[in-house]
Amino acid sequence: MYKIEHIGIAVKDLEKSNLLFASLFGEKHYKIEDVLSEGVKTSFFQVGSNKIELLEATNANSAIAKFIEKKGEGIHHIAFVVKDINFEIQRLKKEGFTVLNEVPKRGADNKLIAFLHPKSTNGILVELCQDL
Ligand code: CMX
Repeated sequence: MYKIEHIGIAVKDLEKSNLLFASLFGEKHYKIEDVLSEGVKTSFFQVGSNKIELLEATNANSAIAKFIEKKGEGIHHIAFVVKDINFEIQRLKKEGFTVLNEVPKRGADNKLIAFLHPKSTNGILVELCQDL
């Protein structure tokens, strides 16, 4: 892992939050993407060299719907860039982390992704991201 790829923020209403974060950052989102497999609609903001992803649930079973129901809106995950996601998955498993995706899956913004369970990372949902 060598840098943060993005920070994911769970929101109830993407349209409203896009306006809120555009006024916070002074710049609007550069992309909206539906990730059907994850049950989310996302938008992306570039803030200097950093990326922020807003996530709205598109169905009741989505991880974002469950998160908001339990914790409310807020930071949902931190994603880190990895060069070789399969290598990292095996390395982190050996280190004792709970890897949620033994086989990486396709995520938003042209990435291969895998998650670590927050119970194994001091309460932070960690996402590994490799460019496709
Ligand atoms: N950050 C921190 N803790 C979280 C969390 C999060 N994002 N989501 C759930 N938790 C906590 C819950 O509060 C709960 O804690 P307590 O037991 O202390 O109450 C615990 O994790 C529940 O764990 P669980 O019963 O195993 O499972 P859940 O059904 O709540 O699912 C998780 C949690 C992380 C396994 C699931 O959300 C998941 O698989 N996430 C990965 C996929 C994902 O998040 N996709 C959406 C984003 C996609 C994208 O970025 O494009």
